[in-house]
Amino acid sequence: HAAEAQRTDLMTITRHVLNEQGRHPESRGDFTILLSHIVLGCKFVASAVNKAGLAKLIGLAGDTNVQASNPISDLLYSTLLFLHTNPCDGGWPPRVAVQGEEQKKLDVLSNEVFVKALVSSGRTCVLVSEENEEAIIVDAPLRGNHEFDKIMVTVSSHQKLHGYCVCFDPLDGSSNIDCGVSIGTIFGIYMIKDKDNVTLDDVLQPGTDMLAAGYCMYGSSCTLVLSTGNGVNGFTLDPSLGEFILTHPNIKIPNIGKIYSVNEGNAKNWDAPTAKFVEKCKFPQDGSPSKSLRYIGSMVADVHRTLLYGGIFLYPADQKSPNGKLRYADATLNCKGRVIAEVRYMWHGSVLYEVFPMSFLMEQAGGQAFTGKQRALELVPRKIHDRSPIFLGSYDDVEDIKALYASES
Ligand code: AHM
Ligand code: MG
Repeated sequence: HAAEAQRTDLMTITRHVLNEQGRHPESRGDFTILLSHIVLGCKFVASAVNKAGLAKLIGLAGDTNVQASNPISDLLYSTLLFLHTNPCDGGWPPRVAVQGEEQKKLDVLSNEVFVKALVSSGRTCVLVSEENEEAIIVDAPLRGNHEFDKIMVTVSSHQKLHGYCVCFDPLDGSSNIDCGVSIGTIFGIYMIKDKDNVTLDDVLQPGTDMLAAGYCMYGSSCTLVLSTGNGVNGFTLDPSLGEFILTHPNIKIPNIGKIYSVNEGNAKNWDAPTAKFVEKCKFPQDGSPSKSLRYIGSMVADVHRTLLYGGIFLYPADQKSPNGKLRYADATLNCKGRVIAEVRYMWHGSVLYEVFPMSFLMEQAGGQAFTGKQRALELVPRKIHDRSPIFLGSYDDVEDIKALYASES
């Protein structure tokens, strides 16, 4: 029965989104095109992350090489060939310098790939990335005026192409790269009201206005979880096909979970409701079993586990940082004498590219997301890098923390 075990009818992510689109006769595939460019970005990062350990041996490709077909594997191949014929006696790992290139951080590289992929979709108007201090307002000619689009527009000139805004963290949890622990990309998508008149206000919208959200986890397998507002579906990358295949249809989070997930090292700065909640997880007074603690320190991986197994993920406020984790970027990053990233201060729990997408997915899966004060999706960010504490996960677990905050006030 081997032939039966082999599935032959594969639901790829594109096929799935096209099917969903069929429910909206007015749609013309703009979202599918946008999504296919996001998927391309995820595949690139998946492949770069897989090679990150190896690329360390040879340095990551620099600015000019990003355009080349596959500089990392070309270099790797020649290195391995070289080592095969000339066994390395200078110690392991061998040092092979990439001539003239600065080593480029994986998160910077991932950001460039996503920005380029999104702009070239011809469907984006505003991009907000964790890696860019300012929002990117896409040049008007790139907002859907490709040659192909011109033909389409002539055919149905009364229809305007849809424009989107994408908020994303290209590579979240990057402190986990060097030890090979799961990391991820997070994205949230809004529809632009007027493509010819794009402003920052197009992104400073409550999360309830979000059209779609998702994340891609680069872990033991590469999984993309997506919601277009009609439930949540998970797709796993089949590396031999280069396609994301539907493996987790209609994900529903259990109503209550056995796991809590928080950085307990910050406990001395927690507020009273958070401290009480965690105490209750460890020493329940109502006869229920105590919960297990799991904390990876990669939001995508912690949220993914929460979504599948149930439980709660907390990034609470603390007295030192009332709006969540204080994040320091380490230094100025130079590439060929050009500054490509600068030192800056940021906070964790960014509303646009962490809190909103994850809260949207949680609610779509039947869970909840709460800030300590309100439903997370009802926040209205005032600045693109605004941040917030976040509690999200199983419906009943979030009810518990909500009750503790309510009894505080
Ligand atoms: P990063 O943006 O520097 O990658 O940090 C974000 C990550 C999240 O993925 C994770 O939830 C959080 O930092 C963990 O923070 P901490 O190490 O303070 O627990
Ligand atoms: Mg991040």
